[in-house]
Amino acid sequence: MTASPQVSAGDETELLAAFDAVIERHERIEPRDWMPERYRSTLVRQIAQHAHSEIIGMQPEGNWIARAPSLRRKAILLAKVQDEAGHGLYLYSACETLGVSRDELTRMLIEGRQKYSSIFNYPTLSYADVGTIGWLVDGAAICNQVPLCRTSYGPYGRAMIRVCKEESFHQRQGYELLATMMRGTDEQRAMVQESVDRFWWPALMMFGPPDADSPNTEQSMAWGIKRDTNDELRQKFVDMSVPQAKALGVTFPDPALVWDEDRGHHDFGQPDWDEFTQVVKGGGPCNAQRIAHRARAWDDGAWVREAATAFAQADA
Ligand code: FAQ
Repeated sequence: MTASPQVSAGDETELLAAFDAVIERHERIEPRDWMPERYRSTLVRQIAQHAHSEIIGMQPEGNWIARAPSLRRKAILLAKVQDEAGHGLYLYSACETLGVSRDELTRMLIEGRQKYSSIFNYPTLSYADVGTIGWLVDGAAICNQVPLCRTSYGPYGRAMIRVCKEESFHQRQGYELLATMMRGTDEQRAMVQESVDRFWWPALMMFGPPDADSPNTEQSMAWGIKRDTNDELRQKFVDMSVPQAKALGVTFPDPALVWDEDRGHHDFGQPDWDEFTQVVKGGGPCNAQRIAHRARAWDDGAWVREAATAFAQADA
């Protein structure tokens, strides 16, 4: 990581005032602008975690490419998984503008010093999971990421615009897949319901811990990095998903899920937060497998990186 240029205390007060004024006006901080070190490290943490999620997130669905039930489904799934790789690349590039290289970020992921989304530590046990991931996981991702298009750091917000457009296609393809299965046999309908039952709670965990237990939300909101709290986005996702589930003909595994007329929102139960902590700490069903796979792919690609570097130097 590169260090920020040295500035005197007096300069720093002025720089901080200018930074605060940009945030106050809801304008953008750009890579060459001065920024407080904690703003920079918070962005590196969040953007890197987001980039790692996109790359690790290729694995659960990638598991089904060779077993897709038709050529059409295979082509769609291939394109979707490839899009996630693209999202990872935009996000690593955004992170590099903060003075940290992609090599360092990947090392931090593999060594367990940076996180990725808990959701990708759950297995994909049936083909319906491809549809459920598209509908609920990409759906949750959109809910979380549309506000990030207005995040205060320019390169992150601009990357999010394209990511969100693609995620919205992903969500629709997932919904279409499930709708097709729901028009099929009883066995297919049962497969969809079983998949939704497994993914509902982990999808709610994607928004992070409840606000009262979220150490980063307050400061990230004050800096305009996050535009909504974890609980606000979770509520939005539940409200958005309930009518979609009804149209699809599936239910969510939550007896507490009910429309609250007074609030104008759905009430719902809490995910198992102990399970969330376990998964984030590395103890989920697939954590070890996901990181081992990523480490193997990184090692296998070493010759490509070396060849590309040698080629670039020879060309210079
Ligand atoms: N998993 O204080 P907060 C996708 C950590 S979408 C793991 O609330 P913050 C698309 C958090 O890092 C998925 N860890 O933290 C796709 C912090 O630990 P730290 C990726 C989690 O940052 C679809 C601690 O808990 N999306 O990939 C999780 O203010 C299909 C305390 O939490 C993004 O990353 C979790 N679920 O809020 C791809 C969106 N939640 O870092 C393939 C951008 C929290 O201090 C297929 N990120 N933690 O050690 C964000 O919006 C935020 O970072 C939150 C967390 C909302 C995730």
